[in-house]
Amino acid sequence: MSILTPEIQAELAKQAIELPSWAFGNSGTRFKVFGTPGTPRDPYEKIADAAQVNQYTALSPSVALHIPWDKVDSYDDLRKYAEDLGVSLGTINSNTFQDDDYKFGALTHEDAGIRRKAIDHHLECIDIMDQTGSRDLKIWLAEGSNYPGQTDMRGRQDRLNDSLRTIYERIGDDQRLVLEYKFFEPSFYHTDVPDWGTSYAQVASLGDRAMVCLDTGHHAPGTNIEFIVMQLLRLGKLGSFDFNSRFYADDDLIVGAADPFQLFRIIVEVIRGGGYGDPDVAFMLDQCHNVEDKIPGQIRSVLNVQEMTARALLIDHEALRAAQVSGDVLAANAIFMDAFYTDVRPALAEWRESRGLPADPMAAFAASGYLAKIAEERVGGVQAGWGA
Ligand code: PSV
Ligand code: MN
Ligand code: MN
Repeated sequence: MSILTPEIQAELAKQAIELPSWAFGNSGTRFKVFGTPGTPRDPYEKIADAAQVNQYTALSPSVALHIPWDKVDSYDDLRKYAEDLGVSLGTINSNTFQDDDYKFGALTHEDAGIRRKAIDHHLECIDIMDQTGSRDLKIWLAEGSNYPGQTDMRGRQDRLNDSLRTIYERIGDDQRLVLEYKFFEPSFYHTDVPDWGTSYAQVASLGDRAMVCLDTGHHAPGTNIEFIVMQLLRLGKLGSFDFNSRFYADDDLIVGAADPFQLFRIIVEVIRGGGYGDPDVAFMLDQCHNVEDKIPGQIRSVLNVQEMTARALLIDHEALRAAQVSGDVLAANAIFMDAFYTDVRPALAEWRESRGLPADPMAAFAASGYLAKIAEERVGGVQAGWGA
């Protein structure tokens, strides 16, 4: 009898992790972008690569787009192309960080004309969402300042709220605005949306369809991220995750690579808070693969999330609760750790096979020859947008 009970298998079968189109492009640091043979040359090829991840794992049925990086002539056509490959188009990410006009801010800028330009970009993103059938508009803002006194932080917060309200007013009934926070970078003194509290305050003032996006890489070292997850779920405002892992800052490495235990703890709180399998709490990756192959990097990532989810589902909640209530600190911790230390990989491999999937998706993809094929067919792949 598998350690993955039928109930656990049913939960695992619900898992859906959205992939970022930019994970398939070349990316790097400000020092160097290393090209990978076969890198997609356009959004169609990014989607074809993303569909491979889903084909081998059945874990990633949708792909997030970034505008203008993924601008195409016909989103209808792109949507049909994706659907033919078994995936849908997901979150639309706006971009207000690569335009000279936004040097001193976009949605917060002192100049109403520049604010209008940034708002219009978001309205264009919503038009695209209408065509792609996307639900979520994700906003990450690269706005802030480098020096004390450089700017009026309070005024910026007020302008941000006005700008977000104008954008929110155009969001459809079935659509959402998710606002991501990040504690620093590219600004180093202050950031306009630095933490979950600011994001929460901004979206709470807009309405029900405005939520917080939690990117796991966007916190100071030592932050108890699962506490934030718990609190946002408690407040009904956790809209989505951008999963990745970090050793230092916003490293955008493979989720679960740096700290699998943290990923486990986060997923435990998602389950505890009723957010697991709830479409309102979207799981997404936000990663870049600078030195490793991109498609296997994404396969590894979704498998890591699946693995930590399976472990989290193993927790004996009744026993845990009893230990908590009786004040048995060590027993409670042992129950928690027992689940974390359980190796679920053989049981997951068996379960995958029972569903017609490869037991080892990494090996199956490697054996498919897809990477060699695209390396031969595609010449001159593009950068993800980073490091350009
Ligand atoms: C920049 O920090 C960032 O990584 C944010 O996390 C966004 O989600 C992503 O870029 C794409 O815009
Ligand atoms: Mn992110
Ligand atoms: Mn980031």
